[in-house]
Order: sequence, then structure tokens, then C-alpha cells
Amino acid sequence: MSAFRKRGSVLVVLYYVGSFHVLFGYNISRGEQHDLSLNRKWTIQNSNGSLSLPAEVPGCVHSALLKQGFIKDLYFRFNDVAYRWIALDNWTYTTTFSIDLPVLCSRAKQRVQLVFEGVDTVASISLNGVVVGKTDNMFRRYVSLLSPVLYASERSQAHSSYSVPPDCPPPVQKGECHVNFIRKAQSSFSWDWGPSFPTLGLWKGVHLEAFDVLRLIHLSTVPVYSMSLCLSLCLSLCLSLCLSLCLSLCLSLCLSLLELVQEPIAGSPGLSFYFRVNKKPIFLKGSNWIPAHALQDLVSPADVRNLLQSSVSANMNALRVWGGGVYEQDMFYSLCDEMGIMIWQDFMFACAMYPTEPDFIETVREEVVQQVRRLKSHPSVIVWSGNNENEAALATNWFGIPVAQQPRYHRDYVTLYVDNIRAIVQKEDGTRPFLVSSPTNGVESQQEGWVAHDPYDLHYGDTHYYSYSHDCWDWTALPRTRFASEYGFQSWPSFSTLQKVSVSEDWSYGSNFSSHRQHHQTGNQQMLQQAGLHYHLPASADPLKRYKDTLYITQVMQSQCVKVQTEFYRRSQSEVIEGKGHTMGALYWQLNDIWQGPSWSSLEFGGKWKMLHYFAKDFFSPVLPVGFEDQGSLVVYAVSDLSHDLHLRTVSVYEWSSLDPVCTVASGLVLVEGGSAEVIHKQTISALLAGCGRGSCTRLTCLLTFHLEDVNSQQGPINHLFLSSPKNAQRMLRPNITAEVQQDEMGGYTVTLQSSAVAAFVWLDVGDVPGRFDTNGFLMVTRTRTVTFNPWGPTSTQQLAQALTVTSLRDVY
Ligand code: BMA
Repeated sequence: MSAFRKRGSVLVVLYYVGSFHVLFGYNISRGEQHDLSLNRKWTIQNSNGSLSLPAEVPGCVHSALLKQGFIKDLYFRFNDVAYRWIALDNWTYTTTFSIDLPVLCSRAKQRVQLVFEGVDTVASISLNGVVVGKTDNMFRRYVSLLSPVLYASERSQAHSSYSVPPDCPPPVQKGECHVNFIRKAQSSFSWDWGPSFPTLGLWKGVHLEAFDVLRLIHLSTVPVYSMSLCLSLCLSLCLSLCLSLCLSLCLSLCLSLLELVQEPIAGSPGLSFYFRVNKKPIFLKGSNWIPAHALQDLVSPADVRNLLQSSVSANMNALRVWGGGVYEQDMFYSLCDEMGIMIWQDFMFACAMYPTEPDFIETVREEVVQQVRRLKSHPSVIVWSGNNENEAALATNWFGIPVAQQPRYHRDYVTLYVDNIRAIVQKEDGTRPFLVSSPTNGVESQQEGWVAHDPYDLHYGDTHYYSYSHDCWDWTALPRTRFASEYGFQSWPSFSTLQKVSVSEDWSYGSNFSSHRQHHQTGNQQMLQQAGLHYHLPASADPLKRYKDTLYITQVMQSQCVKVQTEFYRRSQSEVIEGKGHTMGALYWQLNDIWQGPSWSSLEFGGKWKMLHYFAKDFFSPVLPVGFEDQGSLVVYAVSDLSHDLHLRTVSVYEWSSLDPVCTVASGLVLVEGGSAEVIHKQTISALLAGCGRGSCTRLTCLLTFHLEDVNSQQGPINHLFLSSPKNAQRMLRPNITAEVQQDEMGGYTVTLQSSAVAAFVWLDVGDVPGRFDTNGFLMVTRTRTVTFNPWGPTSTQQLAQALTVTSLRDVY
């Protein structure tokens, strides 16, 4: 960089052609280093110069336009389509800076580097008029910016020898085409839960650094996850120590042994698929993480912490960073390390075929090297995975590729994910398992040439399972998989969240707004069809109440559906039935939202808990009673993640019409080993009902609650089972629930509810007041119940009381 003068000017042009050039390396050990941050206000200009404005770096063009008032809230109504022009233009970032040459050069610094931590995406960079670099990959550190949409389109046109599908997202997504030709967040061109905002900008920091090159070495830290690595480290450090001493040394240093176990299971064809940490099998409980905002520079540390804290508060121990988004910021992984959240880390390829020409492979290789080196020191990362659903897309021919052409796509698949990504990961990080895809059959897929005949095979690996039309209460239709890494149902967020991005004419289920926000074909109808199987659909004559009640019923449907499925997976951990079972993971789709719209998430955009998230807190509880009906019998399982043994369960039978249990049935102590799921009670429902109270209970008039107790106290939450669809229930009365808000001595808030009848899916909502209840969406079988509210900011009794609404199932029809 001898071209340095006292003043420099950097010009970054975001455009749509270019190769890349990296002006820095991780493999350099530095002497004393001087840094000049260029994180500050730059100037941005569109291609014809009609717009010129200040822009923060880190940031992006959209956020600069927003902050300077050129555009309004991106998420308001139909603005995703109205602001499409932004990403169809080319933009230039410019800054000038002064450098202290004596500091940088006279002190004999051998290298001066201009480092771009993240350029989104296609750009050329010039310094004082000299082009010093070109970029084409959002996921690499770089040293200027083009329209990502035009670039992707041009790259796809240039790839004329054969098509690389899909060309465009389905029209319902209102997105852009050919995202698989550009290395940026694949969901930024739209997804089935999110808008199209193909950002462009300097999304991470820029700085100038001067340092002395000492020598070329490779330095990195990894958590010691592998005993063999530990031993070789020990051996090389202390050759004179005997092996057993090394071993005990390894064991005594707070070292973890992480394994992904794929081995034969007694009584079952195929192989297991589970994680073992320090020899202890771990059932992974959690969800799938997507980008928290379309504009990554608007994701604050507080937002990330809040979402992760909500995961932990819902008893999750794992999240999958899904392969259509971004490799998250460092802080995300640090927080996961701190909070004990295990991360399944996908590489950013999703639901598509990808090109394999040399420049694409080259930029991916650098991306993978950089990301693995950046992330591997985080113990939270437990597994790398090559892509989202691309093995399945190939195996089950999502894109209708003619048979004769399939070998080519297969070869491309192996080239990209096996020969390149896998090889790099194994070289850079020998301590963690690498899966080529999700879902996959793992080692079986490998044996079948990396693309299994059926990547959804329940006897191997992980599965993704979605079925929207079948009755979600019917657990017999669920896949008894080794590991459920995706499953879920959509719901709408709450009214207060939608209100921020809509106007009154939007507030009906059939409005243009409601269809515009729905990116999943027939999604709005699917939700009501599924809800209608078990609940009366909202029927209020007041249109606004009907709209709000409909939002509520979609959440009721989602919560119950995901509950049934998750409980099925958890209770299937210790058994093999008809060769299937030994399920060791339940990661539902999806944790968080990118905007205010219908999606599979359990957390709304902004962090508010949907009913599903409250349900998750219970169904992921370390100790959980699971009850279901099997061929006319009530079966209750105790599921325990603990390491000690548990006993006893109680079943109570309630009439819909009465707040006093009709009867209570207690069984003897049953041993439930830690880390297992055991049947602790089985009885025909007809016998249970006949032996209860006056024998007047029927499936339509009564329901069951049950919990676990050891000798002294309740273990885990109270659970319940409906014996018929609530829409068929007889004598379900309006509960007329009243609520009183009070502040407690600790400064927290309590809400005391009074009910005149058994009430299902009791839902407390305080609108925009940030915070969460300790429980919500519950079955109320007592006259009084006190719920606490944990505010995430200042509030008052008066504000809460004013905002509070209480809805139960009987209130919506
Ligand atoms: C999965 C995911 C996403 C998608 C979700 C819901 O397969 O990998 O691609 O958002 O289904 O359709």
C-alpha cells in the first residue's frame, strides 16, 4: 500500500459484476499494531447522482435512507414492494480520512491494510482513485457496491450451459430471482416468512490497520471437544508425562468430549443420531434461528440478548442457525457460550441448487475458512452442517430436473459441499462433527454417495416434517424420527405488533394486507382449516373483535399442534417401536421473526412471546408429564432430563362445567431414570371415567389434568388432555374472567384472575408493554389464579391494567 498519502479517500461502488480480492489475511501474526477506525458517517450516492446522503458505517443503504427520512418504516403495510427500487440501483459509499503517516509508516510498519469486515455484497473498492479490491461475498471480510438483484440476474444469465434452479421464488413471496448466484443472505430476496429487502452496504466495520509482519503462522483457539486432540496437545506439551496422567489432566481441565453418535441400535435397523457430551446423551430441545431483521445493522445487542434469553427461559438448550440467513455476529455466539445454548451451525445455502464455477467455489472457500476460524473458538457451536434441505431437494427432485441431467447436479452437490466445504471444515476444525445437509441420513447418506435415496428416512439422521392439513392432534401420523430438526405450524402475531405496520382498513383476515403479508401459499386458509378441526372459529359480529379473535385462534392452533408433536418426540427418546424411535432432538421451526407477519415463529418481531413460546416453556421443561390416548387408553409418560430418579403421578378429572375435580387418581411410585421417558400410568379411558365420581363423566363433558410428584412435591408443570375436540365439548361455560393488577414487594407485577368456570387457552395480553408473563395460554381449573408479569422496561400498575385483555376459548364464539 505504498499509495498512501496524508489524506485518503475510499470509494465503494456497489454494483453487479466483479471478482474479489482480499487485502488481508488471518494467517499473519502481527507486531505492534495501529488501527484507524473508519466506522463513521460516509456519504452514499445512487448511480445517477439524484440521491446523495450521509450513511453510518456499519450500516446499509436502506437504513441510511430510513435514518435520513428518504423512506418510511420498511415494514409498514406494502413498503417491501414500494421500496424495491433501492436494491435495483447501484450505490457508491465515499469517505475521506487523514492518516498520521509518522505513526503508520515512519515507525517502520511493514503492512498497512484497509479491512472491510463485511461488504454486502458486490462491490469494487478504490483508494485515491486506484481500484484496490472487488467483493462478491457478504460473508467474507474485505477490503465497492452493485445492485445485488441485477448482479444475481446477470450471473445466472452468464451461466448458460445449464440452469441452476430455482429461478425465482413463488409469486406469493413477492421476491427477487436467482439468489443462489450471490453470496448473501438467501432470505434477503424473500422467503416464506419474510420480505424481500436485498440490502447493500458496508454492513460491518471498516478500519485501516498498520502492523509489522513477524512470521506466518496459524493461530486459533478451539474448545477442546475431542479427547484425541486433547491427548495430542498434552503429549506435545509434556512428552515426558505418561498417558494416564495426560488423560486425567485432560479430564480435570473443565474439557468437554463432544460426539455425534451414529451407531447401531438394538431392535432397530439403521443408526442412532444423537449428541453426547462427556459421555452423557443429550436430548436437544429448542428451535431454529432466522435473521432477526432484514437490515442486520438494526439488530442491537439488546435484541439478540433478549431473544436468546427468551430461548433459555423456555427451557431450550439448543438452536439451529438456519442456512438461509447469516452467520451471526460474534456476540450471538458469545451469549450462547455464556447461556449454555448449543448451536447447530448451518453454512449459508438453502433450498436451491448452486453453481460450481471456479470463482463461485473460490469465494465460498474463503467464506468457509473465515467463518470457521471466526466461530470455532465458541464452545456453543457443536456441529457444522453444509446446507439446508439441498440433499432432500436433489433426492426428491424439487425442481423437476430430467433424469438424464441429474448426475450433473449430483456432481455439483458433492463438489460444493463435500470436496470443498467439508474438506475445509475438517482441516480447520477437527474437533466437531460435520453434516453435509439437514435433513440428512448422516453416514448413510455418505455411503449412498452423499445424496441418500430418502434423506427423510426415519432410521437415520435428522428429519424435517411438515403437514398442515392432517389433524395435528393425531400423534399416530407423526414420524418417529431419530432427531426432529424442523417441524411447525404458522400463526399470526398479536394485534399490537401488527398495529404498528397497518391501518384500520387492514384489520380483517381477508384484507389485502393479510394476504400481502402471507408468504406461504394458502397459509391463511391452512391455519383456519387446522384450527377448525378442534375449535369454533371466531364469530363475533364486531369486525375488529373477530379479527383479533382470529389472530388468537391461530396462536391456539399453533401452540397445541407443536405441543402434541414435541411431546411425542420427547416421549419417544427411550423406546423403539416397529424399528423406529430413540428420538434425541426436537428443534421446532422457527424461533424468531424477521418482520410483523404470519410465520412459524414462537417469538414475534420485537421479542413478544406468542402463546407457543409459553407452551414451549412447559413442553421443554426438564421434567414433564406427557399424556395421550392410545387405542382407547390413557397413557402417561414421565420424561426426565435430570440425572436422578423420580416417582408418582396423579391424574385429576374435571368437568367443563365445574371448578371442582370430579375425581383424583394416584398411582404408586414408578422409577423414572434420569435422561429417559417411561410409561408411568396406563388405563382405559372408559374405565377411568366410569370409576370417577358419580360416573357421569363422558369424553364430551370432562377433561384430564395430570402432574408428577415425588414423595414431597410436584415435579414439572401440570399438563392436560382433552378427551374430545373443545368444539364438541358439552357444558363449556363462559368463564367471565376478571383480572386485577398489583405491584408486589419486589417491584414486580402480579395479575390475579377470577374465573367462574373451567377455561381453556386463557390468554393475557398487555399490548405494547414489553415483558412477559410467567405463564400464559393456560388451562384454568381453579377459581383464582395469580400470574406474574416480568416487565422488560419501566411500566406501572395503571399502564398494565389499562393495556390488559384476557381472552379464553369460550370468549371467541
Ligand atoms: C423449512 C425451512 C425454511 C422454511 C420452513 C417453512 O424447510 O428450512 O426453508 O421457512 O421450512 O416452510
